Amino acid sequence: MASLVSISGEKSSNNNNNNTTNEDDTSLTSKKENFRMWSEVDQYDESHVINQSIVMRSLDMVTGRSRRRRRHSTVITEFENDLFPTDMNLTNQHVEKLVEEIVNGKKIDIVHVQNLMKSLTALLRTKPNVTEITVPKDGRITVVGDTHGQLSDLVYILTRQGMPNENNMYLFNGDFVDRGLFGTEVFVILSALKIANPKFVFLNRGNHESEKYNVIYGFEKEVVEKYDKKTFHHIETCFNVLPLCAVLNKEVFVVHGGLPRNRKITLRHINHIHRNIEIPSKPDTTEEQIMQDLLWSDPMDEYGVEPNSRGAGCLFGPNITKKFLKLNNFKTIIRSHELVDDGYDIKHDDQCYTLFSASNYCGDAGNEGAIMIFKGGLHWNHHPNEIHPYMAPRLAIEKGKTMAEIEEAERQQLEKEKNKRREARIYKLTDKLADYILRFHEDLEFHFVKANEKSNDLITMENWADIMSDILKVKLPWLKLRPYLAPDVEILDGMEHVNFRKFLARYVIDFDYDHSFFDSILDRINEEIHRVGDDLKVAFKRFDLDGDGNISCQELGLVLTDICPDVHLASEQIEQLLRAIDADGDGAIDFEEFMKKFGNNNSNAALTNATSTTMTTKKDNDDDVKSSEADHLDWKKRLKQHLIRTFYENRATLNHAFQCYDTDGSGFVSQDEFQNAIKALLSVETSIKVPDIEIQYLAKTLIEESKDEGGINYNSFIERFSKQQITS
Ligand SMILES: [Mn+2]
Repeated sequence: MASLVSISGEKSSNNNNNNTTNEDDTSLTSKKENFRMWSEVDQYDESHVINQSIVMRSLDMVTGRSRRRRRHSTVITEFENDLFPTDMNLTNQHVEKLVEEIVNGKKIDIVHVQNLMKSLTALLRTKPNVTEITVPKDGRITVVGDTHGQLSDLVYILTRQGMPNENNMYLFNGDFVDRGLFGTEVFVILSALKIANPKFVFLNRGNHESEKYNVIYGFEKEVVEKYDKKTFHHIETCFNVLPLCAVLNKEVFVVHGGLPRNRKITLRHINHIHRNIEIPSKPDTTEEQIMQDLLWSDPMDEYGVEPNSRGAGCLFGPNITKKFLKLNNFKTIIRSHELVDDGYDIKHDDQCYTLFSASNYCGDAGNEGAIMIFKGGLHWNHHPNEIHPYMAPRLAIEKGKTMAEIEEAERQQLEKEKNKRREARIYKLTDKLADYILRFHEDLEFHFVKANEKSNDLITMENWADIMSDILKVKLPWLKLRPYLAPDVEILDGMEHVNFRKFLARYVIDFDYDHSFFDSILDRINEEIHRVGDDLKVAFKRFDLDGDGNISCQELGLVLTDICPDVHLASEQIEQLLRAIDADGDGAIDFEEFMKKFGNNNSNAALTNATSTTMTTKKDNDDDVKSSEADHLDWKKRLKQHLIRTFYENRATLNHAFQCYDTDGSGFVSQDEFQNAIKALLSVETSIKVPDIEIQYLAKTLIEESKDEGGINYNSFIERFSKQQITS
């Protein structure tokens, strides 16, 4: 085993490297700031994912997607391969061989993977929710935090600490998969370890050991690419029976996330939970809430309990920790779940430890991983006996080089490229932020317009930063991020300004299809104005239902429903339309604005000029026509972007919706199924609005495109939504 990875000396980064760069802690590339932004965005991300998983669950119910209760199948024994014995009676030698094969880039046979899952499921399903572990006097237990598919960290830990035995126990504290590229291998190794050492190796469930989450976060894709869907289901079945937490020598409580929001929870309550389910994203019962909290919560410095910005679990204060420890007669809590820069972190008067074991998380977070060691023969006195931070050397299969080269490259990278890496992280961060900007595109525009008193599209840096922070609701150093997100600066009165139109125009989703549907809406509005009469004042009254001199959003919506009953515009779309006309941004259209949009100084024909589609009349003023056409195009473009962004943002749930109808898993659905899938999605996700006519139009376009294939390829449909960050 020791030959797999040679262990370089412990790295204590803070002492060694400070002389190279004298960093200002608040600069954007400083380790601290960079790191803080990263975790902030990470948490923000998760709340979006939680919402999507709730929608997926509702979709399953609406579409009646069969809840195929996967029966517990037996281990396959008839195959030729000598990696494991046919009775799955594993020893550490088998596990070492397995690790060696994986590290050498060999693919583990699908039969082995499935057998491991079946055996582990059988082994775990009868175990209680709380694992009580006794560390022997002469022994120790190594506690490992999140590994997230980072094979290098797991191999490093095993090499360093040695194979498990009665005096060398392990507790892996959840989040084995997602993010990293080797979730399958990590969990396969952990499974084999557990099966070979049922009494010395323990696994706690993490919030990532849950199907819907894996669908969104990439583990499903990984397993299907490496094996198949069936194998994925075997793994998920196994995830569902993983224990929820563990207690070391009746003193130390180890759980992936944190404590329940309810204050009087004891181990008896926890053991009472029916855990063989996906982790509830929307708990229906107290039991489910406790289960979610255990796997999702985070500690906070303030007292009490608060909602968690992750969208699941809670934030619990030092008093909650004290109370829980006292009630259950424990001394310390060890939890993971949170990326911490040094691999570990201590809170709540040294009674709540965070432990994170994925070093250089996602290949660019720059953090150390850590493990904690508790020795049975020593007093713990609230503390682990040892904490080891490390930066695991990357494995050859992760880099395609020899181990010596990898270590050398790693060392050089750590020394020389620290700042460069952080810079790279900022770019990765801005790519994520681009998603958020897209998500709140209209809100941002609305507030920029509102803040722009001079209507010159320019706002001050401070204004820009305030609005970004208010609307996106992420605490980030927006002023410092500005050069990355909105690099073009315009000077006005000697001050730097952001042109918000140019800024927003940088963030678009590319999707190629003809949007003639909106032409038809414009035609109808135009026809209606024309039908009512040549006098614009009369036309205005047609829209100003209560006669107060302003067309409100509601009025506009009502009239549109009246004149285009088959269209069902979403309120966002009506709002957009209103904003396109509402020049002063006060939220309503007055007559002047109405005139400006639909009329010109002297001509009745102006009405038709304003929307230049089918109503052709003489074009007596070229300039006016041009600017009106530009307005119209702009409006159309914006509505189209709104729709495309909506699809883009919900692409994971959209894909799930199609899958509900794609019963044979071919990746194709019929035109009807396509429409039904989108409608099902709309029925459970109320924030997505697409008019019926638009769905029909889309389905028709797509079926014509893929005529030969006998259906709509929804995968390629979804892939067509691609993010474009336009850099001028
Ligand atoms: Mn987690």
